[in-house]
Amino acid sequence: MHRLRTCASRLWPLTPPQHARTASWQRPSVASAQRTFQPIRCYTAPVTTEPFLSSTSSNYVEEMYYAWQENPKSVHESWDNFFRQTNAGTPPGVAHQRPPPLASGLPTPPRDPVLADGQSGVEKLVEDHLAVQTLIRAYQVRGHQVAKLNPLGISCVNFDHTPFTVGSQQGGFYGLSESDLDKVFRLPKTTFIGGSEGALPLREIIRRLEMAYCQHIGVEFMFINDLEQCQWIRQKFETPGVMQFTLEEKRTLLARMVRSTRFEEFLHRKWSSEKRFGLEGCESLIPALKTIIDKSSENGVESVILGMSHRGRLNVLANVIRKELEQIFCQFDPKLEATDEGSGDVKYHLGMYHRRINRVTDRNITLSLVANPSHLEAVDPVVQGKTKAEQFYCGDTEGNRVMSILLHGDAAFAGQGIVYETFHLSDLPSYTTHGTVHVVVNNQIGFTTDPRMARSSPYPTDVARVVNAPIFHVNADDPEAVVYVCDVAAEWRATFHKDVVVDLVCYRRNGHNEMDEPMFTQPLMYKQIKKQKAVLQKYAEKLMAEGAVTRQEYEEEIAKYDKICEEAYARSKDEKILHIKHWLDSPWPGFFTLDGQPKSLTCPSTGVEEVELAHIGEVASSVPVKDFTVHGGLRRILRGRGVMVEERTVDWALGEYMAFGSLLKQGTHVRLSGQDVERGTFSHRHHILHDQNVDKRTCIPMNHIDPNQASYTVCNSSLSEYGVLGFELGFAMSSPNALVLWEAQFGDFHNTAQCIIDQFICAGQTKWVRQNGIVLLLPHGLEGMGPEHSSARPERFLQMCNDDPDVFPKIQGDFAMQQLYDCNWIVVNCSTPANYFHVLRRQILLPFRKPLIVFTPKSLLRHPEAKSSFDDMLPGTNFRRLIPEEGLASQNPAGVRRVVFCTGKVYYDLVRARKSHGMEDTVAIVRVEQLSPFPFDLVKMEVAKYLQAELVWCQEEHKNQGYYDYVRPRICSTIDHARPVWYAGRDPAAAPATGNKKAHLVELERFLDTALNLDAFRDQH
Ligand SMILES: Cc1ncc(C[n+]2csc(CCOP(=O)(O)OP(=O)(O)O)c2C)c(N)n1
Ligand SMILES: [Mg+2]
Repeated sequence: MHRLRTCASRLWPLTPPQHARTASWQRPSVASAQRTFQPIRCYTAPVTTEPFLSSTSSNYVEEMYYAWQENPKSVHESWDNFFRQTNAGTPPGVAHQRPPPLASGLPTPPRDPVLADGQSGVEKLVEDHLAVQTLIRAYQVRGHQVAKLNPLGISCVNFDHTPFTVGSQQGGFYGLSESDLDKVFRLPKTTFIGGSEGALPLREIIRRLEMAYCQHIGVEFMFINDLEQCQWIRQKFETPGVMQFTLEEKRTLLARMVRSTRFEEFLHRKWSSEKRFGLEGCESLIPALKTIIDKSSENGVESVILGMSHRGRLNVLANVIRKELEQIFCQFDPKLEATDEGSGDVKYHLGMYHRRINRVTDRNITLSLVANPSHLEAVDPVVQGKTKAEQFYCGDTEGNRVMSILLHGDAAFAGQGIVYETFHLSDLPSYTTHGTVHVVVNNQIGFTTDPRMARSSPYPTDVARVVNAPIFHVNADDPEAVVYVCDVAAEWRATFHKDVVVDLVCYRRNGHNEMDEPMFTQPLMYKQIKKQKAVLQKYAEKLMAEGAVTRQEYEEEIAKYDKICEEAYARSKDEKILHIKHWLDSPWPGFFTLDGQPKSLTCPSTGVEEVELAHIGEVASSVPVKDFTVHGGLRRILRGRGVMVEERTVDWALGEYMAFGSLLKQGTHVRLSGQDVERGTFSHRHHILHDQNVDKRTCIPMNHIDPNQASYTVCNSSLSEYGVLGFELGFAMSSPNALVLWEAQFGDFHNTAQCIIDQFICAGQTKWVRQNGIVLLLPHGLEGMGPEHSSARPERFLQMCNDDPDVFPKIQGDFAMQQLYDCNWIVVNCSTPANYFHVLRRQILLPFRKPLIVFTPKSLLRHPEAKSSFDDMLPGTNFRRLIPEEGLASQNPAGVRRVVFCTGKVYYDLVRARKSHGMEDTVAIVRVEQLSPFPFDLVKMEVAKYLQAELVWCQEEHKNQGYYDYVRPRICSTIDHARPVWYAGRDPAAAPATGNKKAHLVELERFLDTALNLDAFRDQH
């Protein structure tokens, strides 16, 4: 079918000429108001230019194709011809053959007095039927454009410059006339408006289509290239009487609206001058979310993970997650003390985790709201990663038990690129969460900005079309319509496991927050809003008019909830202390003591038994499945690994293998994600082998280490840093018992994920008391590649470390562990594979979790010297925060004239240069492997060893970059400023590296010379 589509898409337009302005006849009574849209942006192309097999007409062709497959005679012979020929490989342009005139060859229809009225012949009959089909299709495709979605009754959606209407007014446009209204037409299989009837009078067809597509729900779905899914949606919205509520359901809905509305009113009454980013104007969000959760629970979901921003967050916490009201209210009390860590900015940012019984389904459900920064939409991929992890840990491979719901603002949903990046993860095997329900609080404004200034697409939701997610627009002033679409959305997710969007078209009754004056910037809109009756009042009046509730019952419901709020308010006065730990979105049961402390402050040796190293090495150098042909070049690499194992050494890739393999064997899940990580950007890793003869046959040797091992996930990601790093952070958040690593293709690309790094990784624990052990692998090094592929920007990570450069800390107890516990993240630049091995294993063996930033090598991956012996990885060995000089110079410290401190790859350049200068006994080279927390204690010992020596910091990076600004004050504090710390490295520069290879080498030799020239700083004393 795909081939057919691509071929056929090159064919001619299918639709007959259509012009919107040829309206000639009256609308049916149901659609009395004239509906046109004014300033229009998209859909400017006339319908005539809609190509054959655009996504909408492709469904039509698809249908034909299926019908033809079943019975070639069931379609017109021109289609029969076409399908036969394209199936046989004929290009579609050639396969297409114009059909014969319509009347010829068709069986004569039965004479019907109404059908035949006034006009003779089959031709008119067929044309009219085709016109009716087109009309039905037009409603399905464009009904949402004329649906009454906006509670304010003003145009919020810019369509195109041509007023477009569907329906009876456009009858002439389809070649139908007033006189056809009472003719009966056979309904095509692509509509469900008939219910049990197969034919209807045109008047009724239009009435039913208007009911389905042009009331308070606008269904956008015809771009979906899947017939089954389109049919499913049509059935949900077209079937007559489908949107009916029992008395019980109406009462529940009213009660939920009461809670939502009165919660905001209560906050307003008690704290009228506090910001709360209230939900007024979109109160139906609460029943919307509850419906999605109820329905999903009914379908077997046990855990729902939510992500949202400021708007209505308190209301969601109170009425959806069911956080105790007193815990929310007490935060408005300025006297409340924060006792534990955390920024205390609880109200709009902290997360929440709550397990309770779902009253509607009587089943257990866990709801968590993920803590988020102010940065709108940044939490989206994090929620997805956490959801994926929870699905993974409970073996929920299809997303039947764990799901996510993401809430968005209209401006942010359209404006933030992370939304798009997150959507693109939705159907990737290692990233899918099997369908997310997105709910947009579309209040038609972003702070003070109108939609027409905030986006170039008609709807804020158009981004979702890229993944073929259906979009249900709904007028949020109609709570029943809202609940209905939410019910369908949850059902869609449960059925197809794909994303779906509910667009709640609403308004914002107040300013951006309650202190803001919206009339400054949106005077007319707000005049209208002031006149707008509150949705609760409207709905209550409707139910009272219907007799579904009495006024007394309604008032009692209000009084009941107000009393609940008042009582909680009274209790909230007793809350003296704010326990931020009560607001964790992802508790790690059993990992900490009951009061949230690490169970110890020691770390065992990170070494591994020789036999285990040898075994993992063997797996790493073999193909553990039969009849599997690997590429010849790879065979050589595997053989090379085998030789290293025999020699009891590892290179970088093998060191990493040993770390992952040993953790897997002990039962720790390892997940490595990022662009091209399976092979490795530098073709060094090869964690997935590809059979050279069988398409898509692969093997992951790492999963063949031990029958009882944990599983290893290694996955090439989409080309996104922000989205994927956010996702992995969310994955790591879910459990402390997994090593989750994200690798940048080159270190510099991490900056497109800066928001995740700054807002979550760097400051997450401080703000939200939530630890996270994610590992960032950032290839770094100036190797002549130019400004773009050189620097992972170590200076930025180091600048954000929380230790004090000017204070030499007290060295006591297990200083190294205490430092790790106190730091906000760990930054390392390892110079040996063994140290890399240890630092990865330490991540898991530590009794707490901290993010780990690793600057990883490029040329060192294959450097003959950058190898480690098994001896450095055996039990008893550990990560070395600092590697002292161990050569000649260390044997006679008194003779050493200079100590060069450095980190990472430049060590090998220094060793080479020192040798060629014959200075191995006069210059000591010390490697700082753990930059942060800074190994003050070890640096002090090194300095003390070489009392006669000058101290130099050498780096290959430019002076304003790299490590210098971080390291220098810390060394100075260590030696109490007794000696100068000289700099040997590149001059300050704007770009991280020169693009000129020759200049690169000149710079390298120059700073190496400075580092080793004992006279270099003489004049500067
Ligand atoms: C990434 C980012 N940029 C800017 C802001 C500042 N800001 C806070 S709310 C807001 C408007 C959001 O509008 P919308 O998404 O429609 O949500 P609403 O407030 O209308 O519910 C802006 C621009 C922010 N929080 N995050
Ligand atoms: Mg908005």
